[in-house]
Amino acid sequence: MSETRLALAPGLIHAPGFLDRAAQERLRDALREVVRAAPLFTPRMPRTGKAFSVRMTNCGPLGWVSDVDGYRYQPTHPDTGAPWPAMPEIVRDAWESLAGYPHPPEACLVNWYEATAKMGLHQDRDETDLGAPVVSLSLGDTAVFRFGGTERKAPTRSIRLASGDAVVIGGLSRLVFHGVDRILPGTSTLLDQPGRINLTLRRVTQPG
Ligand code: MD3
Ligand code: FE
Repeated sequence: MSETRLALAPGLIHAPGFLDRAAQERLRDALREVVRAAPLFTPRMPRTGKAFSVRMTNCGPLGWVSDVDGYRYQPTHPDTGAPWPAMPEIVRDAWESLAGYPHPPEACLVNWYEATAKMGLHQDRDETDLGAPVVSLSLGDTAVFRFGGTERKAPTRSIRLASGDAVVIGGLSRLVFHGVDRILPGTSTLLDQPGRINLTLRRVTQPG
């Protein structure tokens, strides 16, 4: 468990190697159970219905979904109708040590990137509680990640996110544009196939 914390921008913290190998293996195994209960689904773009190249699932009380009707958080799986499974303890612990926020996460979005998957530049703004950070955990192959400013036209920087890395996206960076340019297959031995898992831990509602 490394304690390194790099400030990439105001409110944007990179913690390389936050999860050591043993913790990465425990999280990988816990996610196998999550996917058994809540199978990966293919999100689609609002209006056009075009499929994302990333597949997704969620754990925790709320999950993020996207289909022709739009983006939203909901308490049940879009295909099975079942409630999302509980967040693994290691996920709750990571929020506790990184978020600096006095309420637990409500949603944990699990993104599965095959070797050829990517994610276009976007903002995360479907949450009502924008005062809470988003905490990201990466497992498996390294991603080439891009982020810019709070306007789409702002210049961007590229960083690599490796297995075990955490990122905290809060404060003045909470609404920064970001995306995944590509996955570098063969850069990790954690998973039994090429690809990457990213977890994003989020508050959705205003704490009452
Ligand atoms: C935001 N996921 O699910 S999370 C998403 O790696 C999403 O799967 C990406 O964007 C993924 O909405 C990124 C982590 C992250 C890292 C750095 C950032 C988000 C960031 C820098 C600026 C803004
Ligand atoms: Fe995002």
